[in-house]
Amino acid sequence: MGFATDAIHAGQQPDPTTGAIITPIYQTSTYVQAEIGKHKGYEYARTQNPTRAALEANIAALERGVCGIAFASGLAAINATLTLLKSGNHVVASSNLYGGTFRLFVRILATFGLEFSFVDTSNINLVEAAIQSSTRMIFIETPTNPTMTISDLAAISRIAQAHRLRFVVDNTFMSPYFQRPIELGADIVIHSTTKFLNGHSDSIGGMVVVKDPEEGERLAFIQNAAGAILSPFDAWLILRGTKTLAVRMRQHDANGRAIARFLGGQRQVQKIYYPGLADHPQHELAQRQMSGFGSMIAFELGSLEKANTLLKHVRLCSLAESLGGVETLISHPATMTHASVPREDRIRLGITDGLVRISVGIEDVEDIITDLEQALSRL
Ligand code: P1T
Repeated sequence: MGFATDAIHAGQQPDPTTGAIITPIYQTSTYVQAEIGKHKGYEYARTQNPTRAALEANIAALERGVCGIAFASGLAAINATLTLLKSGNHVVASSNLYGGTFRLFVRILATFGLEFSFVDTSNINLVEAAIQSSTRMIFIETPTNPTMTISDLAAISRIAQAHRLRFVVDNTFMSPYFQRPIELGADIVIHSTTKFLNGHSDSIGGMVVVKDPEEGERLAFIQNAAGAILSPFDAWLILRGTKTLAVRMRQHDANGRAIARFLGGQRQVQKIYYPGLADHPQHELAQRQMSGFGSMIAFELGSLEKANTLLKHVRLCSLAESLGGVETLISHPATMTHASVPREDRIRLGITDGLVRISVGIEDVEDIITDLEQALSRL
């Protein structure tokens, strides 16, 4: 089946009791058993829930994996994945990651004996050079949040295979509509479903998709044993979201390209980070491994004052953390999503005080342009 068909149907059958076309919200904590050990495959709702199972199967199909494991947030999904490792194991990670992921690695997981090297994973040589005898995982975002750096999925997967490392990709920014890392050799794909997969800014959730059934069993064990599960209602919301993923992503992409073009013509904008622009350093790689460029754009205004002036004057665009919703969100990474990254690291990565990030929504693009135009004119 094609992607849009899978997005609507994969993992979902009409409800066996009523024929309801939509998977119900199984809002229950437990399931009645007929006798000891005799049940319908459902014992306790931390362990199994039919609404959650439908979502897990749906997103696993979209990512072309074998199994999905849903969590209470993107960070819970990342945390669970990292607990596949043991104390003393080393991880090669992208130097630019969502600030919360960096904080989880450095402030929590490192205190339990996991070791991290943060390198620019867009440079294959640096990835290879960072591998140690204790390395067990390569963890990347591509494109990265917020500077939109692209890493070569196929090349890194070859390195991971040669060294027998798990290759983990946070695919939140592209969604499986534009990029499917498992097809390019990744072992594990992670999503903050909070973003494009749900798409409506009304749920927090996370998903891990694996290509190896045994790894899926281990993660399902962690899901149950550590307990950071996704609620049935959130699973239902995200299932509703994925049904329109294809059409939303097409519009996000069209609007993203138009806004990047518009920003390129503004004298107040000093630099634009968007892989769809021909002068993006990995534009060709982006064209090769993604089928669209999406709607995440960062741009440099030169100072905190200028960024603040723009953000104070936007009306249609909402100043808010998060991304991937139908409405345009605009944010200031240095003080919001990446505040937990030390200042010198931030500056080195390009996350300056003048950097603004926009998650272009699917409103009429002329309205977004008009809003940005009037806000930029205040600078
Ligand atoms: O917020 P949560 O669902 O826990 O997801 C964390 C997360 C993981 N990975 C990436 C690439 C992310 O961007 C995020 C969350 N990001 C934001 C809240 C943000 O505004 O960038």
